[in-house]
Amino acid sequence: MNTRRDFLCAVAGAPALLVPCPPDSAPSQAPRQSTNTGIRRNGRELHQAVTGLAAPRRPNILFVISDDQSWLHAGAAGDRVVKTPAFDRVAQAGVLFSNAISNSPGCAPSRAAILTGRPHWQLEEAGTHASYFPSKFQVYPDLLRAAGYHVGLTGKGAGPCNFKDAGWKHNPAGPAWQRRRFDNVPQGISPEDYAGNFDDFLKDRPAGQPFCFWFGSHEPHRAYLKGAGVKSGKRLADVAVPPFLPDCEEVRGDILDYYTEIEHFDRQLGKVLDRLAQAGELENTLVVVTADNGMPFPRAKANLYEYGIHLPLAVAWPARFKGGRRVEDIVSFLDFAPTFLEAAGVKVPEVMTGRSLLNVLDSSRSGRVDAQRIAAYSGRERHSHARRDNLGYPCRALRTPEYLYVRNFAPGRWPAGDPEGFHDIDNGPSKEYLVARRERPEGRRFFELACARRPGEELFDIRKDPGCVNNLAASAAHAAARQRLAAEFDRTLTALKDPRLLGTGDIFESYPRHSPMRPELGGFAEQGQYNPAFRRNRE
Ligand SMILES: [Ca+2]
Repeated sequence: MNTRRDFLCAVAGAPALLVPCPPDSAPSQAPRQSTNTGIRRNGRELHQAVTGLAAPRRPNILFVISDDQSWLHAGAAGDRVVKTPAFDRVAQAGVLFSNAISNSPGCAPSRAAILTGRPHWQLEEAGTHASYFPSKFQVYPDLLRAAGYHVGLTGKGAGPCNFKDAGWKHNPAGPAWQRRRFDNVPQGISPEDYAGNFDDFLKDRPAGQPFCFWFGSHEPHRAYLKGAGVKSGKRLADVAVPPFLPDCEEVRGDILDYYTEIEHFDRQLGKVLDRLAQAGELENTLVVVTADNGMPFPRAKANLYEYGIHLPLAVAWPARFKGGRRVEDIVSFLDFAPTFLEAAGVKVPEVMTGRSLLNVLDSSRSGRVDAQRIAAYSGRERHSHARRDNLGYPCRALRTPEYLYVRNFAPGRWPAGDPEGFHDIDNGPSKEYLVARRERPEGRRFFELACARRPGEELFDIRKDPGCVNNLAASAAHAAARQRLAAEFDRTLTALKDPRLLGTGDIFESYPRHSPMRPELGGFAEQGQYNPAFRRNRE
């Protein structure tokens, strides 16, 4: 199969957008050289052969991020129910990363970490959900703009966060192109026409400039149109229910509805790829497709377990590296910003602790490529307003190829939020089912997995237990592994100046929440205000 050729040509079913493709024996079979310079030259020559135009020296950068999608839920990742031909097209033309770990299981801190290349616990207010995004933190789109890139976004950029009052002229992910909207979309789907907006962005690009574009889908974030999955022809019986959710019709239907939103996102991605192909730009565009956090279900999103932090990731840049590969190296979401900057020839600021992925991408290998990529960290502070006094649920995790080690810094708090509402779980049929059956045999175990208090340490063997339901932290058989991981965790997070390791972590409880508050939870509930009880730690 000539995967590269498939990527550069529009997908089947969209004939109006097809671009001419060279015969199979033409440049897509060109030999590759091992040095970056040589490969870039080959890419430009190939582009010239296909389009008759000289390609830009630096690549375009297209960052595509869905909202709440776990790693397993894509065709290329092995799911047979959800259909994601556009994601699969990128994975086939490039690299499918099977161990991509976000820095946080919630929208705002995850996106802030991507943009800054820094862990969310270094980002002050931006490390919590719906607070300020301080303008002192440098983001990769601004560095690329300063280097001559045309920069923009459509859909959801950084956020939810208050960036305007923090001094930004526009979203930290870039100025928005958002004029085009669909007249009719199903309930729960954003009317934003992402591909149409991308067209406008390309039309507004000054001649000869490379671009940096952020396509942030609002899907598959809740709410969903109930029954949309079954109505689209999917079968409840075909759903693979994760082991932390009850296997029942309500949950199966909820997962199918989630799938229909992934498919909407994927169709828009397909259109964007077709636009690029049509413009002759796909060859020299570094395309990254991922998500910000996992599926919006109990014990998934907003949780430091696999379904919360382990996300889909496909990366392609046909002019530069060989496709059709699956790489098992652990990728941290802090690695994206350094990758984009290195690809553009921009110096990576020392404060960005991620590592550019170009060495892995340039390798022609699959499986384990870079022996040093064996760990990623994730964490969370406050997500929704879910506890008395607007407290968060501070925890961090170390993910290795074998284990997930979690430390919960406040085990006396409720992980999904106070029992008044368990508001750290997005409302929907799966949550309703669990909470309504919390005292009944069919619901109790799953309710406790999602909502009951957790011990200070958790350890999961993710090779045997990717659902993260069997905590091995007290297991004698895993004691040596737990000790080794705990020591590594302490050493690394201390070096990365995590306030939770330095004894100043309560500062996170002081940061304002700009989204609506829930006074019924009690205590401090002033929207947009710092909590004075915790502000004393502020520098
Ligand atoms: Ca999200």
